[in-house]
Amino acid sequence: MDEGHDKEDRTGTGTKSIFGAQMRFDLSQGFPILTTKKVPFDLIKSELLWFLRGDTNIRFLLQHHNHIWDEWAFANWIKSPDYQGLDMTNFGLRSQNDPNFKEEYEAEMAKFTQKIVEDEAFAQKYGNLGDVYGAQWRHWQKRDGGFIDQIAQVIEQIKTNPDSRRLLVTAWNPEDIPTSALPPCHVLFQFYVADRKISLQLYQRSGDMFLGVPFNIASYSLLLSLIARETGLEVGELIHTLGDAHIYRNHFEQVKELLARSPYESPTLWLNPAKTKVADFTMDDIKLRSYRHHGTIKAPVAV
Ligand code: DHF
Ligand code: TMP
Repeated sequence: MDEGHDKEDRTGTGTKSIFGAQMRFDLSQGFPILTTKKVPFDLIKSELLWFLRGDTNIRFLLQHHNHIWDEWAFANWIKSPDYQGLDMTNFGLRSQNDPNFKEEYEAEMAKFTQKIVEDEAFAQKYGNLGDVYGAQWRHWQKRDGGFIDQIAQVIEQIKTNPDSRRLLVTAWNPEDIPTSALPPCHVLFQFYVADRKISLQLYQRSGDMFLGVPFNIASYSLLLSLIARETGLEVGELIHTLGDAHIYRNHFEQVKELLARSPYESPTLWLNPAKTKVADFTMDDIKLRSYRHHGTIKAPVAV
């Protein structure tokens, strides 16, 4: 907020932004999740399990009461010929400025998500976000037919060739960008193994510092912990590298409130000791121990 450039952005909200920033977290010192506000870890778990299933349909998220991707499926729905409701053009900004519209929008959104849960055919058609993370991680489409499972391949390489400098997973597939609901923000990650410890560096092209980034830090820390479990290594560091790191103008007050709070000690991560494979973990196999935090701070998400 002090040093960033004033920048307009795609959503029309406007930001303060810097280019190039890096944070490092030593996971042996506790699990990196903000304590200065409540970060809903259940949503992070179900989102990561959704990616790892190779799923790109919000139906699974809704079945887990996770609404963090609703707006991007809804944006496709209201543009479709099947949508006959009120005009929802530009719903993100309008619902912030117009209380009447906000009510109409919330009613339309509730109908939409209910239909996704209840009607499988509808969900097939309108719950899908396109080739987002799950698709690129687990079934990257090859040009000569067939798929690449990047997660399975990288786990195999970590086990058999831990000194490799090619332990990468990429979500950025230029061919799919035009049909994706939101081009990937966390674009690429790389593993590094030394002294029996595994580290992960993430490159995130665009980071919403108040809303998305606290999720991303916890999510990749969890992913690293799961991969460490399957490969029999200790957890090392999460290195989080950001391209455009921004604070939306309508988050400034929330950020000030957050910064005025004193952090608590970090929680620790509990993973069910009976599970050894990433693919076998379910919601109940993953828990935070001693997560003490300050209260929720609400902030509008820019669509
Ligand atoms: N767009 C923008 N502008 N910022 C994002 O962070 C973002 N993140 C996306 C998709 N598009 C995005 C996916 N991840 C929330 C957190 C992460 C996320 C999307 C949304 C969010 O709204 N978090 C709220 C709690 C939400 C809830 O409880 O349902 C928070 O206070 O952390
Ligand atoms: P953009 O595609 O114009 O960069 O907009 C994406 C916005 O979403 C941007 O504010 C970054 C934010 N974002 C995160 O911070 N983390 C995420 O995981 C996702 C999906 C989005």
